[in-house]
Amino acid sequence: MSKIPKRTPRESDEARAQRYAALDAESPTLTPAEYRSQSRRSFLTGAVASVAAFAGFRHLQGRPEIDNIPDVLRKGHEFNEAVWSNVRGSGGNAPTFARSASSMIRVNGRHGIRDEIDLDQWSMRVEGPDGRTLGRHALADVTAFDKVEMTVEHKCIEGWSHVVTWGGTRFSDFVAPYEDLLGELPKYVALETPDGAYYVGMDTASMMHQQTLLAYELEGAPLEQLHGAPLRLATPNKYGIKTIKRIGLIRFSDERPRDYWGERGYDWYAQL
Ligand SMILES: Nc1nc2c(c(=O)[nH]1)N[C@H]1C(S)=C(S)[C@@H](COP(=O)(O)O)O[C@H]1N2
Ligand SMILES: [Mo]
Repeated sequence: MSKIPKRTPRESDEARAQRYAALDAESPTLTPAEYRSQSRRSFLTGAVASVAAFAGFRHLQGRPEIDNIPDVLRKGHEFNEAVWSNVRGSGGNAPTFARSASSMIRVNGRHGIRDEIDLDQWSMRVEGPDGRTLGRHALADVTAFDKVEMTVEHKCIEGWSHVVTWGGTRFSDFVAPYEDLLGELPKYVALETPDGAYYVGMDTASMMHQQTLLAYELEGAPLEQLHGAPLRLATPNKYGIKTIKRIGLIRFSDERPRDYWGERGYDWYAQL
């Protein structure tokens, strides 16, 4: 791949902050507390839970197992997505390894994370397809869910791979309240670093895979800055280019989002 990367015009930090403030002002934003109460509504089947709510819960939790037909096929997603769904999206997982087989991974790729950030100041914004802010989250909103640990192979398009252990929250757990909010999630999810310098486009089906984590731990310890602190994506079903470090924005999108390496000649899906 010998393409010269195009320079993307970049918004100044100030302009971006102003744009976000304007978006926040015009749209209702879930506070972390509101978000957590939504999460509880979605995930706890208390005494008052109706049969319908319980069915909804089962639907969210058991999607891959119930009948082994992934939603993406039922809902008539595009051929491309259906093809890889047959490989892994239908509940099939990428191989996992013994915890003892994993070790610390090298730092690779620093787009959007060159400067250290104040982790206490970090927050992650969630945006709807219309560009409005739906929620803003502290790390505690993510760690509130069950922690999943997985020891999997991380494969880089540069040709190396490394067995590594991630700890984090299933993206599917985290977005359940947004699924309720939006009715059905749009087909795509865009993820960006806080400065917008690195950005990844994902199909929603891949995001909902049980091995797709919002990861906050690597090898049993909180992520270091150059590995994407405080929160990054981890999935063994895609090449490493998709595992964006330091997520600042998650946007649901009806259109296929732009993708840093996709724009530079790599396959947009980068499916393994
Ligand atoms: N923000 C950001 N995330 C990124 C990259 C990057 O340059 N910037 N590089 C990607 C690539 S190519 C790989 S292989 C992995 C490497 O993750 P690591 O540094 O934790 O090993 O991060 C991915 N996520
Ligand atoms: Mo990579």
